[in-house]
Amino acid sequence: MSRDCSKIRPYGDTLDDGAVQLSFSLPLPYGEEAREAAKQLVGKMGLVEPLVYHMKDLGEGYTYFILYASCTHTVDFTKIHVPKVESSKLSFEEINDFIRTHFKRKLVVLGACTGTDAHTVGIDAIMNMKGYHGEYGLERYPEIDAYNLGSQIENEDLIEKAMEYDADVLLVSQVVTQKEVHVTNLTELVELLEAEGLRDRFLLICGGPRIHHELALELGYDAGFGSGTLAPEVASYFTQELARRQGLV
Ligand code: B12
Repeated sequence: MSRDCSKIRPYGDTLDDGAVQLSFSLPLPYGEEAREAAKQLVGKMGLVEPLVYHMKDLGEGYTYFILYASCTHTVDFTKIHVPKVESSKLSFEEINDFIRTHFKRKLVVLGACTGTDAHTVGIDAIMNMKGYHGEYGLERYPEIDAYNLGSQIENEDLIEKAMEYDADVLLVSQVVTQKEVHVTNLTELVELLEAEGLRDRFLLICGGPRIHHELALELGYDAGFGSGTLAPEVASYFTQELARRQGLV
């Protein structure tokens, strides 16, 4: 298919028609005036030809809308550069072989969901023996000693455990991002490590649905992983990066 990657816009029926679907609620009573308000609002968002596809009375002066409209803006995809974790993707077997060959000892990995964040499923997906989405978690890797501390772990406690277990890698999960609490939490950990002269002692990795590599680097982490991450991606990165830093490859 031929397409101009310097001018990319959404499509619905045909390439470049700009079709988008939006949904939102307005604090307005259901009626024609509310319909018009929704259309005007969509126009102010820079979209044209707004069409109310569905509206529903939510009661007590609120209305829910689904609209179609057309986007006239484009993005230049050829100019987009997103920092990404760069490492060769290795399989479960390859990662264990790599550790055996290069380190000649097990790697110690500590994971936790920190601060007040109680979401355990993300860090479990990376660490649990049973794994996630068809990939074993780190606890299953014979060449990795993986310790999952669970959720609501204070940064101070994570550091204490990391020293106790002589960890090589720290995995920090942050799911809740309300009021930028993830940024506060992640920053605090880096500051504590720096204050104790320990920042370079560990490979520091964060992850969560709203984490990306660029943010992780900005916050002083070595790498960041977002939605849909699987254990081998993380292990591929930290095994190769540790080996590189220790001059083993
Ligand atoms: C299950 C859930 C809960 C459960 C958690 C149970 C548990 N044991 O984990 C309970 C009911 C306790 C809960 C509570 C709350 N929740 Co909740 N919860 C969810 C829900 C539905 C699913 C999260 C989940 O399990 N995802 C599945 C995992 C596999 O995905 P993941 O976390 O993204 O992890 C993957 C990657 O991000 C990555 N990853 C994650 N961590 C790490 C770490 C590293 C190192 C690496 C490499 C990768 C990595 O790898 C994972 C696998 O691919 C989401 C909504 C949603 N659909 O996402 C809301 C959601 C996360 N919760 C939310 C909120 C607001 C709350 C509460 C504040 C609600 C309240 N007012 O009380 C509380 C917070 C409690 C607290 N102190 O943290 C919001 C967060 C909004 C925001 N932007 O901050 C969400 C998005 C719901 C929403 N739409 O509003 N929640």
